[in-house]
Amino acid sequence: MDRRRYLVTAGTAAAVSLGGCLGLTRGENTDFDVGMRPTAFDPPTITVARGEEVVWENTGTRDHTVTAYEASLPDGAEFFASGDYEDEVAARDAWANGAGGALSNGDQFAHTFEIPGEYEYFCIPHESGGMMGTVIVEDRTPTPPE
Ligand SMILES: [Cu+2]
Repeated sequence: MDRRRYLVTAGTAAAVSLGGCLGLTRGENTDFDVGMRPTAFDPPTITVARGEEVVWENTGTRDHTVTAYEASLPDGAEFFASGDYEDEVAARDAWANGAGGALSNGDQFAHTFEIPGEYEYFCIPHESGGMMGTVIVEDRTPTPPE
């Protein structure tokens, strides 16, 4: 096995399983929090506690991105985008130049939200189709799993 590829895969698995320990409110599929339909995030709004991780998964067949609206970020909050670009302009440029940041079917993206507030985000190729979502981060400690 190619050692580098193995490490990348192992790192992804660790990040995803960590999310499972934080007691997020999840649907029937316990592997992610927000899925993606052809032009919509599902659910479009998710509420978590400060310090919780949100995991997105492309549950559809089209490529999508998860890209924060930089102007919407609460003061001091970290920008987030699939592809880990440093800001919204970089993420849009990367998409325009070779679909950078694309999540294909089954791909996941995760971000941990440390600052309370409302975070608006979107999918670059389907922004004009209204593919947007909101993460609401409440200033409370995570609820333990039942
Ligand atoms: Cu999309």
